[in-house]
Amino acid sequence: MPSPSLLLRALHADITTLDCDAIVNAANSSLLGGGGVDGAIHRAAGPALREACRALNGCRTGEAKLTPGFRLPARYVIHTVGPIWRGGRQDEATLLAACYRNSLELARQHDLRTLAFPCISTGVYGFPAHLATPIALRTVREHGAGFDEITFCCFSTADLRLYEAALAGTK
Ligand code: AR6
Repeated sequence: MPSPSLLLRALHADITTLDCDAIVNAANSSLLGGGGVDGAIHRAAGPALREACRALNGCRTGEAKLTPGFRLPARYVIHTVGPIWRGGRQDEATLLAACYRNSLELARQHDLRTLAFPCISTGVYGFPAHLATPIALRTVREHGAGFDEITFCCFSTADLRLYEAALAGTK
């Protein structure tokens, strides 16, 4: 069970502006950058992030890898690769939960206490946001012991509403 002090919050923000121990990147398996939140993180962190990512030799779906944050306010970036939505029968839910769980595990190994997650897989990868939100929240509640604050960083007001409802227990 999470520690009683764990604070979960939903925020409407650009994740690249958040000053926390680590922000999570919704990357692709090459880890060499892309669009969406991945592109924004690489632009804000600067070219050194791409070099650090190149040395990691990619990342499998559901797994997570760590780099410094370089020019970002966040000290570290945890890169995870969400599943591409293929209708829901290809283990997408399990793989999405693994992204959150493995990101938390990696953060814990590095003594990181404050984290921010984007809405992994719900952009280009097409995972329906109303299905992804409860998976994200449940996994973080189950595996968030020991963290001080975990932020669900929403880029749209629609996502913010989903998280606020889920956090309030009404969805
Ligand atoms: N801050 C926070 N959230 C953001 C930001 C931002 N600056 N920009 C976008 N989002 P996506 P995916 C939200 O497509 O679905 C990339 O090309 C966005 O509104 O970034 O996991 C990778 O390289 C959505 O809610 O990631 C992969 O190829 C969420 O971030 C692929 O896209 C995720 O959308 C990964 O697709």
